[in-house]
Amino acid sequence: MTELILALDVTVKREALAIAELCAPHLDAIKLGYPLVISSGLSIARDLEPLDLPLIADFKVADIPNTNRLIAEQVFDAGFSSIICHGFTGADAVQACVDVAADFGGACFVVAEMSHPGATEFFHGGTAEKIAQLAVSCGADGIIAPATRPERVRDLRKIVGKRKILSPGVGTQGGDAGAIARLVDAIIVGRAIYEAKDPVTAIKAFSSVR
Ligand code: O7M
Repeated sequence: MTELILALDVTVKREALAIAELCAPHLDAIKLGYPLVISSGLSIARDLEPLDLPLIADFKVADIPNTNRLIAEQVFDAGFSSIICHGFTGADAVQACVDVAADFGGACFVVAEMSHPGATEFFHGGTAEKIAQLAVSCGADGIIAPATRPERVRDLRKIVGKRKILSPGVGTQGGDAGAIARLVDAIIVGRAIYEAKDPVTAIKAFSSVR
């Protein structure tokens, strides 16, 4: 079954923890990024530890290899199990994240193509394919590819083979969960769950199609 990852972009710590606790039994992982970590600190990972779910650090790391390494070490030290980096920075920068992830027994995912409309400006024309290839050659665990463009996910699947594809853009951004779930290893859902009147009912609706 396709996994379900909650994008916990909730900037009030107490609310984020409450939603995470409510949703945890129905999730496969939680993705945290700048919105929550900037408001609450990296220690939010320790606060979420009792839920016993993999925590994915979505910092879309995009710096020189040494800085990427320093960021990744902080992330895994803080208790995250995966890190997400950008791929346009090149193989050495991605490799730094992949290597630190491996040192910690964690995983590294590379953004191949983004889900918003503007993503086509730079990711199309062969770039996403190159990044997906780079993710494979660096030994990354998988890529991020857009639920809003299933046809692109199909193309990128041909490149990454059995490596994981995690796909955001379901629900609020217009991606169809049922259509994308057949193509990817995990869907990433944020607002359609954490802004729902009843997040668990919302999750169950997603679960029924994956
Ligand atoms: O379901 P949403 O739209 O509320 O949230 C989607 C989450 O996925 C949110 O955390 C975004 O930052 C993230 N995301 C995208 O929406 N599009 C992308 O192309 C990439 C990501 C992402 O998770 O990258 C790792």
